[in-house]
Amino acid sequence: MSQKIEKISKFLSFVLRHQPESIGICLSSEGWVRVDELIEQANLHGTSLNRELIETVVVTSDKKRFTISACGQMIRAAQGHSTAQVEIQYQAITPPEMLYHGTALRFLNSIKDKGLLPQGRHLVHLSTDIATATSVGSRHGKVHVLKIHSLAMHKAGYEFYLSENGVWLTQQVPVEFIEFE
Ligand code: HQG
Repeated sequence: MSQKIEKISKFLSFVLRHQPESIGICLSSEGWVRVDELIEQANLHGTSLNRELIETVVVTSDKKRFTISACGQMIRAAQGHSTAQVEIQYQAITPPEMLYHGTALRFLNSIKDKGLLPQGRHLVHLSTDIATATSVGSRHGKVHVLKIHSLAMHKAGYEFYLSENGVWLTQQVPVEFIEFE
């Protein structure tokens, strides 16, 4: 990915997940905003944006972070939100037996104490494979991958959701469902 595209991708993550108000846009509760409004407001606030750049980011995003609506007029981030404007009504589904969460070694004591919490985001993010969890956790420091007994959690009444880009989500993971070693 070119540096310019990566910069735009980070900008879109910032405004579509965390701070839409920073460029004066308002997201629907499902996270959508009109593409033309996003472009207009981005340009007004100092980020040069156009439809072609957005489409390049959407298509080249390694994690398929952004979704353009079927009619082509709206865009949203698939997951990862922290803004109070958004509360996506994900459909609860049955998870696989095991999911993975990559974290930093320095968080382990706190996780052993409180379980996995969403921290700044709305939901805890889980991966289907160890490789993805490893790369997610490495963003925070020396990585440690936790095994999550997701099916057992589901059977105990916890809900799981799958975002349109394949990230598993849940409200929290109590410590008894986490395998640390
Ligand atoms: C940790 C990326 C202490 C948690 C990825 C994580 C992902 C605790 C950090 C998405 C804790 C939060 C999300 C507790 C959890 N005590 N630390 N009780 N419970 N933590 O970035 O899952 O590239 O908000 O382990 O691919 O790392 O942005 O969450 O280390 O899908 O598209 O608190 O972000 O996607 O960090 O990553 P984050 P995450 P993008």
